[in-house]
Amino acid sequence: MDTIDSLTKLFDDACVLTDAESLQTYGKDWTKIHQPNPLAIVFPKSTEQVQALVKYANQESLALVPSGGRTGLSGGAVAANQEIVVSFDKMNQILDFNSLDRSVQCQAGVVTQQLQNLATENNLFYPVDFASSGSTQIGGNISTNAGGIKVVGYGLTRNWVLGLTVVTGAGEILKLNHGLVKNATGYDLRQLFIGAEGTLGFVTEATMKLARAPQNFSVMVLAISDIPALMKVFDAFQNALDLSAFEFFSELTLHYMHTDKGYAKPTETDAPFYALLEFDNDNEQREAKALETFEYCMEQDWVVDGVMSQSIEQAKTLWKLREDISETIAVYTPYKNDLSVIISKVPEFLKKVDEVVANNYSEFEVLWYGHIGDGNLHLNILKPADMDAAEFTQKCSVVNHQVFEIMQTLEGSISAEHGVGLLKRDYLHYSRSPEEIATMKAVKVVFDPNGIMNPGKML
Ligand code: S2G
Ligand code: ZN
Repeated sequence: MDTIDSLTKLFDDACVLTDAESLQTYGKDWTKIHQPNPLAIVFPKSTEQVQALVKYANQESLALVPSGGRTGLSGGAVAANQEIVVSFDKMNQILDFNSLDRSVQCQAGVVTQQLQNLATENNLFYPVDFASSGSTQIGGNISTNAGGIKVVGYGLTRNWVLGLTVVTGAGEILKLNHGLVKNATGYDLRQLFIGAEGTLGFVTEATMKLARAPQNFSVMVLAISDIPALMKVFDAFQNALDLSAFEFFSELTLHYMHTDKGYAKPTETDAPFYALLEFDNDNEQREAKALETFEYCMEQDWVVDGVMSQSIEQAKTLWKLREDISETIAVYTPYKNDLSVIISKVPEFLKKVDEVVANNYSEFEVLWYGHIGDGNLHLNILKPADMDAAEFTQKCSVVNHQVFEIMQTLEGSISAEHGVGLLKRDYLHYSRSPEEIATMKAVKVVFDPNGIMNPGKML
């Protein structure tokens, strides 16, 4: 029996797609570099169906690629070599909510915003947030340990996973941690699957933790003279308030938001860099503290101008300056790097990388923005309209090695939050030692002995 016939036995035929449009749609993520070429797309409805598929794939040596919202930026969900794409679109149910545990049991295909909305309805808060939360799925967020814009205040996805049900690449169903807050009974295997990019098995269900909802919050946008000043401003504000976010963007980035989106500039005075910070503002003391800190930073000439939201609406408007950057500049097919160093090394890192970029890309426009409060900066080089995409990618990748050598000397990460996937796989050694890479490969063999899980990704 051929593979497609076998798959339609495992799944009712509405859950096996092989038409050209579906193969194109489900065989890619947000990277536009690899030509999608999957064998078929399947839509499991249960953990047991996923297990049956994995057992079959092991027998037939078929490669399986997990697929969630397909918003990845490193090619982690690309199927370019006749793999079977396993989409969780039909495993999108919220199974349980418990207000005392502050926990939600989700199937992997639950959209992040679905979880955020359920939390809000119960006056709680799911704090991992990013611009694509309307299309990303919890399974994908877990598999990439998604970060986003609130890491300063709430950490990454990893901090909010109370339990996982996984199907390993060997076809075993593991129910990990059962939602327990404490569980000192050996290796916490859940942590291996968080950030594994689907290379160890499938996440089919997750128990996610919720936070107390912030009663009120304010946003400030500060015009800043230079990066060393920006880090001093971060330190002043993190010591004065409970920050939930501390983001930044460069003047050129703001220029695009102003000219392409028509967003109003946040301050009268222009400056080379802007900080966007958010803090819980549920009493007058906090507001007074924020203004006092702002005045102090102005006196130190670190800040040249600034604005503070006076309403939730205004806070959301200010956030759009940061949250809408990625979508706004997508039209320029930017070459992206997602880099991180420990926070105190940001000025040195940015100075060194900026020099390399300026020397090599004098003809390109370079945008800097990101989660500077986490030490995570996004470097985006815009493709000149008249330049061929392949030539542009080739020119940009030449500089990768120089940038990543700087990261290596600073013990930074060549991929802070977007994952390794296909795009960063060949640079992994700049951030992971040979011994670490060998150990990761040994761990993969334990969970995926026949190498059917997302082959070619990460390792
Ligand atoms: C961000 C979104 C993806 C990108 O805006 O923080 O992680 O780099 C990014 O455009
Ligand atoms: Zn980001």
